[in-house]
Amino acid sequence: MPEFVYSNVKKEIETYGYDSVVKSYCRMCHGGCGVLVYVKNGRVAKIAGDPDCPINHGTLCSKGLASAQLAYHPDRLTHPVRRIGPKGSGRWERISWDTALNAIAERINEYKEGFGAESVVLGYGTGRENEAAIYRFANLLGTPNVLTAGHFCYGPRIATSIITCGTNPVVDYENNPQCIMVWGNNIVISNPDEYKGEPFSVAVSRGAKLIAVDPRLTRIAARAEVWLQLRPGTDAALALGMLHVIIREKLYDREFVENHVHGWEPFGKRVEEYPLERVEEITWVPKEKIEAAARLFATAKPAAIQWGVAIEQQVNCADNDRLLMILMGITGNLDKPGGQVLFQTPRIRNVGYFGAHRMLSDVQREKRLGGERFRLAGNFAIINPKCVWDAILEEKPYPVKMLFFISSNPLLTRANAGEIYRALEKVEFMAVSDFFLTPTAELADIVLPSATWLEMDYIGDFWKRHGYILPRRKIIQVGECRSDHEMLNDLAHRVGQGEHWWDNFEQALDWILAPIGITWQEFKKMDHVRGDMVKEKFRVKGFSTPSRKLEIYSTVLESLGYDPLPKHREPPESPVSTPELYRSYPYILITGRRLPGFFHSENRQVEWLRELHKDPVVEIHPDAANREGIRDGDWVIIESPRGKIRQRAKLFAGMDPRIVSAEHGWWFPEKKDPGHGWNESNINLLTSNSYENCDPAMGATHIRSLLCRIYPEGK
Ligand SMILES: Nc1nc2c(c(=O)[nH]1)N[C@H]1C(S)=C(S)[C@@H](COP(=O)(O)OP(=O)(O)OC[C@H]3O[C@@H](n4cnc5c(=O)[nH]c(N)nc54)[C@H](O)[C@@H]3O)O[C@H]1N2
Ligand SMILES: Nc1nc2c(c(=O)[nH]1)N[C@H]1C(S)=C(S)[C@@H](COP(=O)(O)OP(=O)(O)OC[C@H]3O[C@@H](n4cnc5c(=O)[nH]c(N)nc54)[C@H](O)[C@@H]3O)O[C@H]1N2
Ligand code: SF4
Ligand SMILES: [Mo]
Repeated sequence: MPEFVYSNVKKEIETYGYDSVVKSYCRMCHGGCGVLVYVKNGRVAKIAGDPDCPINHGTLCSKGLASAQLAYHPDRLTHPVRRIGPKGSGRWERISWDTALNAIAERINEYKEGFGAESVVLGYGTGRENEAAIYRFANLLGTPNVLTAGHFCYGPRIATSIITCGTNPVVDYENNPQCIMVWGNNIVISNPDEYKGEPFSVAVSRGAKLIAVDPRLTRIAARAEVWLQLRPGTDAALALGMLHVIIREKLYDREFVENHVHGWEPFGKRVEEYPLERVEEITWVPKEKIEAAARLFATAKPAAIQWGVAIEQQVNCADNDRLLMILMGITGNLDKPGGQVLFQTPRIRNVGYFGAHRMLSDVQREKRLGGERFRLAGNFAIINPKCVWDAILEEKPYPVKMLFFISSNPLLTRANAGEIYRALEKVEFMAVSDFFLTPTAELADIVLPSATWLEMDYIGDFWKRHGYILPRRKIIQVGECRSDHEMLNDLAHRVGQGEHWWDNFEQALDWILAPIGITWQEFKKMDHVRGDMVKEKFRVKGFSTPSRKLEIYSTVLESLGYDPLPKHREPPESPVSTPELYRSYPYILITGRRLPGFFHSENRQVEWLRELHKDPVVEIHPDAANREGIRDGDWVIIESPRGKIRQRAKLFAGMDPRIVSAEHGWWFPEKKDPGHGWNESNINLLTSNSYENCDPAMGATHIRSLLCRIYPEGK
């Protein structure tokens, strides 16, 4: 029985006969919500929100509540398996952990010797708090190639904040922002990255004024003072238009600009290239609305920007992020309580130490795939996925022989799924660690059963940007499942990295915590540890950039050979850039809006969550549906120049009739053939991953606006 029992619920334990109630932290998404896990007869019987947790105050989302259904799912992989038929045959045999890890280690050593460590690519998807261990393993191995979603999600926010103002500024909901501008983010559904919808909703209820920048009428847009309903992919032009108003009307913080901004004059000239008439034409947003939003944001104090991933999955990714930081900065809201703040993480050892990028030699770093093409990404150890598929398919600039995906389902979640399928089919050896045999795992040689958050001890650090670290406590054991941390610790010993790892993973937890003077056993008994918010640090130390100022003119981008000033780039496929194509593909397609119960391609097999949302859904405006002969609920075909798939139409008047919006991540675990219908409704069969379709600095793939046609199935 776990040692840590939450004493406030002792009575409930006695009344209902629970073994214990354990406090922990959910991680069905990026994580962070405090939970009370009720255990009966050694099994999780119920999960509830922890009212004392300062992150979620007792609230939970549907995914958190359904965690036990995932953990105990009958399809769950509970022991390692090895494929015994051809790829995709679905024929597997059970093997022991020793056999599995020895086989993986043998291949790693063989490829490292024969083709160089760079021929082994490790991969993960979005953050699961296993990143540090994966990077540590890769760096010690000598491969610069860790494939993540970082090129088009969150990585750009970190990279561009570091080069612009030194670190990532987060919204300070605790100190009453007076205005919140929600930009390409649906926080009340997605609880993304280091945010939760609850503190946002509380701030709005307390009177914060809202500006929503979204092509679709979300709940947030519906509550907003001003809704800027822009054409997808034109965020940079819109931000430049707002900056135009703020500079013209002198609504900026003069003292801040004079003392803490680098590049004001050239930036002003760039902004002059975006008069509101031009911006209106590019963005479809009436100029009066742009003015209203700019004035509201610049005059409400303090004000904050809640930004999302939609602006990163664009060719304008890095500039979009930088423009929002410029908006925060010149209005005097950067490093301000109630605006955008910079917390100090408790001084535990982090990726820098634990992942030890220093352990990768310069020679190997130079070999990072795509490092020369996408130089900002390369500097932050981020690679563009196409570079990996090319290295497998064309063996250029060198062959990639092995893939090891630890928590990712790239066949569903990266652009141009057709090409990914060919690459996964061709790669000589592939290992996967996952909860299920996903369509990606079905193409692997060995699949390892990973532990869910209920099955591991770990220091949750996804809330570190709000200053928190959180003890996640192991509550149950399912089959032979092991956490990725333990698995990598074990594998590391088998590939000659033993001296840099630990005898068991608890020693690693102690090592991470050592600088703050506590052990895991002590931390395990605590609620959390929080670092301080340092207010207006820049006044003393300046910003941590080369000029010590907020770099609205980026010296780093300039030194990497890019335009140091932000600008609008037209989406690669659009009514403006490809008018010919637009004639035959007459709709702008948005992909990937978040759904409450699913997490990308996850949870389609979890009963409560699938009940909430049975089929893949594409939103279409009633006028457009009428024109195409589509009725609400019809199965329809969505087609781009790269392929076609089917989803169910939902008529939705909350967007421009020229736009349709489709869901991503769809496969059908209930289909028992090994493909599990991965190519039926997978929107990434339609997205493009060509290099021209990517942000030139960050390598972000432009998947948020492409062209498509849509028509009833069977027509
Ligand atoms: N078209 C389109 N595509 C998109 C997006 C979009 O908006 N539109 N969004 C993109 C974004 S922002 C992101 S971040 C990516 C996400 O890309 P991925 O991270 O690849 O997406 P998931 O479907 O969550 O895949 C994670 C897999 O890991 C497993 N898993 C979950 N937790 C763990 C764990 O702790 N350990 C192990 N070993 N396995 C685990 C799950 O079962 C699942 O199969 O998708 C991107 N794809
Ligand atoms: N339940 C659930 N939660 C999740 C995830 C999940 O899959 N499911 N994924 C997680 C991950 S990895 C991420 S990155 C986050 C993302 O979380 P969010 O940033 O909230 O992402 P989305 O809901 O995809 O997009 C937000 C909004 O962007 C709008 N949008 C689309 N195109 C554009 C555009 O060109 N410009 C602007 N300004 N807006 C646009 C969409 O209409 C949508 O309302 O969510 C995380 N949380
Ligand atoms: S928002 Fe994330 S951490 Fe919170 S309950 Fe939902 S899945 Fe768990
Ligand atoms: Mo993401």
